[in-house]
Amino acid sequence: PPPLQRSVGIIGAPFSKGQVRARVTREPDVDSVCLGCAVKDYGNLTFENVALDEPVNGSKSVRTVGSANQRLSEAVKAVKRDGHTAVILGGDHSLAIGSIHGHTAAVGPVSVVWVDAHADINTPLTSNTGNIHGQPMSYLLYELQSKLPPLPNFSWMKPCVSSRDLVYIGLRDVDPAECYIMKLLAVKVFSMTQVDQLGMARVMEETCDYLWDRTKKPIHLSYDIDAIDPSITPATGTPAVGGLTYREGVYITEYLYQTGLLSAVDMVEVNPLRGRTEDDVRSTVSTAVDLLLGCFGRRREGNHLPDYSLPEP
Ligand code: EXY
Ligand code: MN
Ligand code: MN
Repeated sequence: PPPLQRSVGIIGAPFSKGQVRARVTREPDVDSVCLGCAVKDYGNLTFENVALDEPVNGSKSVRTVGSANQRLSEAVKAVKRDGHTAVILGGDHSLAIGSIHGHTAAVGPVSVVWVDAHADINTPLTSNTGNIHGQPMSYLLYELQSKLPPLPNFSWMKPCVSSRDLVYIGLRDVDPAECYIMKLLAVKVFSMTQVDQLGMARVMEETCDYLWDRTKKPIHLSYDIDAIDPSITPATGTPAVGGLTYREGVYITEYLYQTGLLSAVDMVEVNPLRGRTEDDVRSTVSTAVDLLLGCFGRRREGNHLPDYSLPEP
């Protein structure tokens, strides 16, 4: 595979109103994110807190989440139009709404690989918590459009993903209504059970076979750090035991890199305030950085620049 040749555009999206805890913010140090490829830092987006943002159908901060995602969608669209692979550093997972919307607005249909302990596919009407970070996939899918109530500050947004173009990896904490929705739409799921059964190498092969059955499309990787086992990445808001190992987590990124189709990556739910110790935070953040490096060509067998040559004596 060609080593490390693409350019990356990084957007910070320190957005946390899709859940109830304090800040889930941009943490990984941008400069460490890419070795040997050009990095353009688009800086951190700023978001307004909409006043009087009362719950809508039980969902919290709908207006704030809606306007933040509109802004993020525009930012991702701009990064893609500039020709970069987009990296979106969250922030909670509600930002996948704007991120995937902006991505498709710039490049057309995409394949979505959603790596998460959770399916995040509740509609506002099935959610038990009212947290929008548990809902983004339902906003994005064409097939669920008729199940969504109108939401304030979301009129800019149109569904843009077909359920046929979505694969989940790592699921282990899924609500009954989410389970029903995934069956109804026949969504491709590699839960932790399938990861145990098949091993990650086969999961990734089957993921790509499935997504490429029709045509190869650009890939949007939405990586929730809580997919990884909380023994490794504890600093996150909704940890779930029995997760991916560090190696399985990194393998996903290495595999998707070598497809040459990785076009945007969300890294979300890293929350330093949720770590109990400094080591908790360090381990969570450094794992997130390693996952991003895997996305951009870092290989465990080592890397060298394409024009490297041995020094002559
Ligand atoms: N399914 C639960 C809910 O809808 O609130 C939990 C969602 C957790 C979402 C985290 C980010 O992945
Ligand atoms: Mn998530
Ligand atoms: Mn999650």
